[in-house]
Amino acid sequence: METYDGAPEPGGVPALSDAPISEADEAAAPVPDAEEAAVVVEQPVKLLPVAELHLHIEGTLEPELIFALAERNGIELPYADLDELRACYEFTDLQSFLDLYYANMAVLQTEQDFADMTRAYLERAAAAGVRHAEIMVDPQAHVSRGVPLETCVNGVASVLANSLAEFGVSTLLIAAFLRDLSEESALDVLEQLLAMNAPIAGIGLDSAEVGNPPAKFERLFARAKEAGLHRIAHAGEEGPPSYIIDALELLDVERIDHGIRCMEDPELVEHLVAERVPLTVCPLSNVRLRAVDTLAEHPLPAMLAAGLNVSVNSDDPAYFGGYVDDNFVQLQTVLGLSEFDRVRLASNSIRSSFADDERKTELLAELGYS
Ligand code: ES4
Ligand code: ZN
Repeated sequence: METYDGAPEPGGVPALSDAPISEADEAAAPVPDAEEAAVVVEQPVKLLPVAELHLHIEGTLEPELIFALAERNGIELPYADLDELRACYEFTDLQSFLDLYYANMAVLQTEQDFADMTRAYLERAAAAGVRHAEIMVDPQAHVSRGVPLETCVNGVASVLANSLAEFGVSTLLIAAFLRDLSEESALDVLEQLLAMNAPIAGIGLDSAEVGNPPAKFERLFARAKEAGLHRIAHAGEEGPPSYIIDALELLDVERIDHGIRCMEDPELVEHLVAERVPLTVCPLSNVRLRAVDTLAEHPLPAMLAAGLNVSVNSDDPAYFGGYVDDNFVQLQTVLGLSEFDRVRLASNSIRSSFADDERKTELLAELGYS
């Protein structure tokens, strides 16, 4: 695959801008018509430098690594071989995925296990064009099965610490809390993370969405804000548009993970556009979890056309059929997403990250913005 060289191509890239990086991009990108789309499909897919903003590190556990870690730790898996495990990756909804996702975490026992998983992701992400990654980890999913908090955090963080030098990927760690557990449990783990000075940049909210609205976690997010942490939350993946509104209003989040169901509420879309609220969209995830029927029907083009601040992310790439580059390739081939739109998605990801201004400027320059 060709590497993006940052050189703007005639008509293909948004006008270069020296506007401050936090400033809004203006015009909404056009949706290509069928004729344009047909032309785009024949072009090679370029690897754009992007920020991955929606990634669960436990969702990067590839079947081969699951078997390798099981063997190393003497854990008996309920699958005879790789094929039997892979046969379980037919999901009907979010919960059917979560059941397998949590079960497979049993193989993560030692700091080395967490480190190996993280290193494998960063290596693959770098090859996908990821130049900055904000990585979620689910501490409660490990503490609840007897793995010490330090084991999980230190294992992941030890690899992140060298990621820029080793892989050219700058990173931030985000502790995500499981919304199907109690707020007390989340608060307890957050206090432990703060007490041990864990190198986290922010908190997130994930797991089973419907029936676990943002209102359940107001105190958790207030505490995180008080501690100077960034705040993000999954909302509008399977849950209704009102969860997106509540995450913004009650939890004061800076980004929404997924957010695709905002399209059911025009007033909400107008608000998200006006405020440039970042939505970290995960197209292959949405298809595999049946939030949308097919990639061809994914709302991403409509979201771009509406002027929403969307980025493309991989969510749980080992489970959903691909990393960020795979998402971009399929968006281009199936939806005929233009280079203009793909560059916009990449710049949105960089601008919406929590990286410092110097890093954002550096990555935007790689993309062709000066
Ligand atoms: C998740 Cl796709 C998704 N949604 C909600 N919670 C999650 N945890 C890991 N992947
Ligand atoms: Zn997610």
